[in-house]
Amino acid sequence: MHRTRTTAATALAVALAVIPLAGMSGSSGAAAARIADAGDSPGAAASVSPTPQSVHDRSDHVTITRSVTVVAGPGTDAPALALVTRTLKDAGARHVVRAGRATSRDGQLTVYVDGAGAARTLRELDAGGAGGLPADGYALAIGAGRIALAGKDATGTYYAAQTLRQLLPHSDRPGARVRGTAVRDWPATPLRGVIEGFYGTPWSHQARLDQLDFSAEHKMNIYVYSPKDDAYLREKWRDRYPAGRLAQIKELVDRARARHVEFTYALSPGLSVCYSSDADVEALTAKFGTLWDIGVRTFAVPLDDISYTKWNCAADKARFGTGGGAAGAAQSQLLNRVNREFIARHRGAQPLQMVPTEYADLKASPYKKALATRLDRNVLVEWTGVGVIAPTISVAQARQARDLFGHRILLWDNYPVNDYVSKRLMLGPFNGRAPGVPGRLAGITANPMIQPAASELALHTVADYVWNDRAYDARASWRDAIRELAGGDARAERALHAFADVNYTSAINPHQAPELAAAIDRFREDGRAGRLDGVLRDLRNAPAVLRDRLDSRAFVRESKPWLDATRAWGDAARDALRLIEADRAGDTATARQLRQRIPELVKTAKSYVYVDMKGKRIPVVVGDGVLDTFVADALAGHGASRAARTG
Ligand code: LOG
Repeated sequence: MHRTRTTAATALAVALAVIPLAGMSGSSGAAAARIADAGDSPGAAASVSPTPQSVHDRSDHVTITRSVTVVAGPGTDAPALALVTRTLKDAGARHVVRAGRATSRDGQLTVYVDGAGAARTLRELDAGGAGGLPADGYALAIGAGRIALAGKDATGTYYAAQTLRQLLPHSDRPGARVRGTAVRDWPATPLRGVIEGFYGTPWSHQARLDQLDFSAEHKMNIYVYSPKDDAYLREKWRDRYPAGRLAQIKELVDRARARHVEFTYALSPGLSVCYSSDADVEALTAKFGTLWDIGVRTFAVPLDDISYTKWNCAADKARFGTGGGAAGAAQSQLLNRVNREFIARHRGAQPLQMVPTEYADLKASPYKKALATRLDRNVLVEWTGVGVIAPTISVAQARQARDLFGHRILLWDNYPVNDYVSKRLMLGPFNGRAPGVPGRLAGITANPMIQPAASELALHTVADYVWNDRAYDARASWRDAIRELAGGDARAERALHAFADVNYTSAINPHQAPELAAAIDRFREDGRAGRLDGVLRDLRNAPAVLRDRLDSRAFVRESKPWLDATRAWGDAARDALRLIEADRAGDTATARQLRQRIPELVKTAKSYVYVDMKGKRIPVVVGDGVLDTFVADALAGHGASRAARTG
């Protein structure tokens, strides 16, 4: 595939492609933030995210005119057209008029979306057609008084519109000039998205709706509905939903469809299923049927976290025997029946997905062998990488998983999920997945945190990686995620950066608070207390800034105990720094005062708790190993210097 530019060069090209001349208004929205940044320091940070595969900049410009004509091909995706229209209005157009073909009015901007007009314009502007691209791919061109968008399929067209949203400036009046550009873009793997698959408080209905919007904006196309603590998905898997619950799920399904996200319904019967029972096959397919009727087209049967050495019925033991091989045979039989009696009989159903009971290793076993030989070929098998929380995933491992399981692999990536360490927020970037992994897979779904809005930072970086792994730069993507969430507010952005830094670590990001730790190291080398105090003061004040200025109220709500702890640790660390300085200056009175006060501050910092769904109170941590160590070292140093003095 032709590649014009990649990585930073691509981001730069896109940044320079947009030169807003008309009044920039509005500070909300990621696009506005990016454009504003581009104006301040060209190319520094502006980007279309995820990074497109190929971008050519052009030397011409297009002006957003008062009236803009949109010419759409037959059957063009309605959500794409709605997004194009909104984007043009946000860029300053007063009237956006749909027409069968271009009007010849002088100087008026015409936007072609799919159809012959778009194909011709893309050719003329050297963007090529969308025909040869992979699924979800698109071509977009801006130049010579026209804009053209075309998708390989409806989702591709919708993604072209999402990219246009990021390329056009925000303006409250016509006249903005946009630099010409030609983009050809496609994803690195077919399925990209989120699996709500954690233990603990399931996301709220509103959070799920928001997540679907977020996914669409980041070109992610799957959401798997699989919260472990929703009884209707596990303990009560045979039970039908009450009407109200079903209506809510339908609302999610409808929203997902409008956003080109595949809503995937995952039912986990493993706690009580009898694999050889006709009645249980019937119960499973009947429940799927009720979901089919409200529009669900993708189904999964997760069989993780169950015992496969204990049967739930005597008939299974008689039929399949014992051991992992027997479990694999039993599961394959059940899944094949669902596949043949439900999926195959429903036109438009997508391939069935399953989570095996052995999902986190690459050891050959009778269980995997049974799945490889008995499970229908077209079933997708999920796998978490090696280790439930895989620190790294290589191309060789992805290849090996496919060989061992004998099926196409959908990676269930357990990041940024925090159900096993709910004392922690995981705000660091997706890391440790090698370039080339997405190309080996049927897709990647990330299991998020119990906190949906706070998950957006990490999910932004996941979206960047799964779309364009070769251009992926974890730190750059992370900064972009922070910028987007801050919505163009520079102070909120700085505060969010400091807060995310002290909530950075996880199995895939081994170092906690990398920037704060570096600042402390620098202080140890150069002794410049003023500089470190500035860093600590900003950290201490970050929670107040976020509470004051962050658009995402959900983020502030969810992060409350971590925000409280950050402020308190900031106070303790600043006093610890003063203690070091007082000791150094021989100011014993001040040192004694600080020495007495700091333990109380530390106690406060450790007092904030996350309360889980069972009411358990879990003390939260921030900057652990960095802030607490700095304070402890200061106290120890004081003790040592006193001992030396008193001899
Ligand atoms: C669960 C998952 C949980 C995750 C992290 C899979 C396939 N299943 O160990 O529901 O959120 O670990 O705690 C899991 O990962 N099992």
